[in-house]
Amino acid sequence: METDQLFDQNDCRMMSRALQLAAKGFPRATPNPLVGCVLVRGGKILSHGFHRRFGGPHAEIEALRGLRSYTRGATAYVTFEPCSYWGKTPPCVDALIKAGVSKVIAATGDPNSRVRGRGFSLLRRAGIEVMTGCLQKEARSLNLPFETQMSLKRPYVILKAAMTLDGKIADKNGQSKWITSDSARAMSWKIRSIIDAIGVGVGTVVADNPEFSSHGFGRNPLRVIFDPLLRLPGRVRVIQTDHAATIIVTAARHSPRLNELFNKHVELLFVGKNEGGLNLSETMRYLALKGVQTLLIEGGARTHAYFLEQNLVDEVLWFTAPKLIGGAQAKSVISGRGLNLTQAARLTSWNVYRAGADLLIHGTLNPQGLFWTILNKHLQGNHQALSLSQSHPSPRIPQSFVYA
Ligand code: AOF
Ligand code: ZN
Repeated sequence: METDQLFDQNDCRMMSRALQLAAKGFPRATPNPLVGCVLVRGGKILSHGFHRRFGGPHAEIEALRGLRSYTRGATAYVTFEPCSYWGKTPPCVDALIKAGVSKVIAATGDPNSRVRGRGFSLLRRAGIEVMTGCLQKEARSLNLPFETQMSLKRPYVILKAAMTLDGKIADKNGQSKWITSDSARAMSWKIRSIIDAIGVGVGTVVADNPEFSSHGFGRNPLRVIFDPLLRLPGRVRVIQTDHAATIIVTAARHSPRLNELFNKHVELLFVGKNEGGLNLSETMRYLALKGVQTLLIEGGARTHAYFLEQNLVDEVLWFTAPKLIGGAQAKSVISGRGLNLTQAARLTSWNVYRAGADLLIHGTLNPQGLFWTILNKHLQGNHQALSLSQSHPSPRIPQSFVYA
């Protein structure tokens, strides 16, 4: 992909508009990518559109709708490579060619193997000038989960933790329920409603017996329980409730408990073991194939460690209660073997918010960028989270590129 072409201020302005529109598709357009399109002729915006909902018309089609021959000689600013194949909808490449646009400026390519460059070459073959790479970083950050699923064949992983200021997730008696405030809890429920799956270790299920629902904030995520030895009791809420499907990931292929669980509404996924526990790469590949683009890991300490040690964390949501409890026996937020300081997983960028009485640190370990631009908007929507500080504001984001 060419990224070094020079785009003028006007191009960046039009692409910013297209990116703002694309973001409006979240979360209804997922698991399709978020895409926006602005059609321009003679320096004026003729129309615009975005991919509104999964299965619905693509951004280009929304923008072209009703314009008839007005589009001849226009420039289409698209945040994503136009598609070149029949999916649920016809190819956008054909629609752009038919509309007679003379130029397509795209932010980024489509990592979907059914497109991956074909969209651009078909447009060029039809005599349309194509330029790519305008605000590419911003465009990619919008679709990190889509890109991760398509290119790495795994879900985008967000690690969520709720701890005290001294890093504890339970007190010395094992009590873990009321670490953070109501408003931090409500925020996590809201996040559950916009991700595809929630992943937890069996220890957390046994200790807290949660349902892992979004508590009425929206859809309920698929529940994925990591249970190497298959010790999950049949009476827990994740098994007794059916507001979302449940997958139990285990290595216990010959457990006597299999029969008992086969009768429940759960799916069993058998994977191999490695020294860190369950083979997470097999699990991740399976979830990506199943269509899971975003996976929220919600504990416990050992599950956090598996993901961290296997380099599978893209983003973190760290709720921190301003409390100190201490205790050598009180559980800390990440267990496992631990990393050396020199190998520490570093947040490449982060923001700090106030979440009721608690702090929320939201950051990324993914060098590709920040899916959080989208997530932030949702976090702030209901809770007036207060942005306190920011690590590295991206210098390339133009002033107009604000998801407000
Ligand atoms: C575009 N414009 O707005 C989007 C594109 O099943 P379908 O027909 O909706 O196709 C989904 C695929 O189309 C998706 O996986 C991605 O490759 C591309 N998305 N392409 O030209 C859009 N949303
Ligand atoms: Zn399309």
